[in-house]
Amino acid sequence: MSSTFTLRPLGPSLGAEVLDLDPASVVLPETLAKLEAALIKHETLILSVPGLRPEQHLAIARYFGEPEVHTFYPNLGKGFEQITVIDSKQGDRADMWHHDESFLPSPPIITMTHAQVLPPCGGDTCWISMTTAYDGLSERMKHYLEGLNAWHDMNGPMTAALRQNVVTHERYVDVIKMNRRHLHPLVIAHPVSGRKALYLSPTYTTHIDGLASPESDALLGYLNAHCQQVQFGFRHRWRVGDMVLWDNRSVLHNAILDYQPHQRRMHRTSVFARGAAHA
Ligand SMILES: O=C(O)CCC(=O)C(=O)O
Repeated sequence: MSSTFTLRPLGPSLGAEVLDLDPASVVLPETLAKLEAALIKHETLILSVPGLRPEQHLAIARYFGEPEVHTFYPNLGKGFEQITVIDSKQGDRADMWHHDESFLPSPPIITMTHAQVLPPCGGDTCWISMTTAYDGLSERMKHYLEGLNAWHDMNGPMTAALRQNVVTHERYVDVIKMNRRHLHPLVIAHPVSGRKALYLSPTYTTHIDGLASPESDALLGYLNAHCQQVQFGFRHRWRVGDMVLWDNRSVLHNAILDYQPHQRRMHRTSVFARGAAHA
């Protein structure tokens, strides 16, 4: 079995498709090491692995880190609690720009999502390269952002989820009691590539520590608009069996909700850095 594949970049800022991959080789450590290097470089990778079994999905996840049991989405269960199910028929949705669970002290580093059921059209996911968005700032703005920290809070989005009937009231109360919020630097250095990236998410980031509210609102408004320029983004039209891996340290993402009443069902796992204090 060969661990070789070729890469086709899909966007100048981020995104690459993995071609000529033997799907059976995807769980080999030598294949995964090459995929990891490609992921760090391209930030989002598309693989075609139809028929990938849950144990193979988990084996891929375990290569990259410690698979998490997601804070609020349901999962496959029966030994596969780390495989989250995002099913539009259950009301699940993720149509907002976010870094995964950035309200945790050490958020997941990589997420991998495998398409199970797709609508006839629509249901694309978009990603933004936060490294390229950072590079696109003026030197003066980069200098100003250095040393600033922003709060990431889960409670606002959970309240929105309750209002949209995405979570039950019991689940909402349980999650709110967890009081998930954390202060993160507004600019981070990627631990492997060393590239600087903006770290803010329109969904979870509430305010910048130490600034007056109008200052914080204006700066976050500007940065959110800056990041969401089309040249920093990449959009994927899913095929059943696609697995997309993204580097949560350097991208934002948003799953477009434009396909109702059709079903869209994904299996997804995110992983923590090994040994990280994420609770
Ligand atoms: O369903 C998708 O395409 C992405 C869902 C999402 O935002 C997530 O898994 O964090």
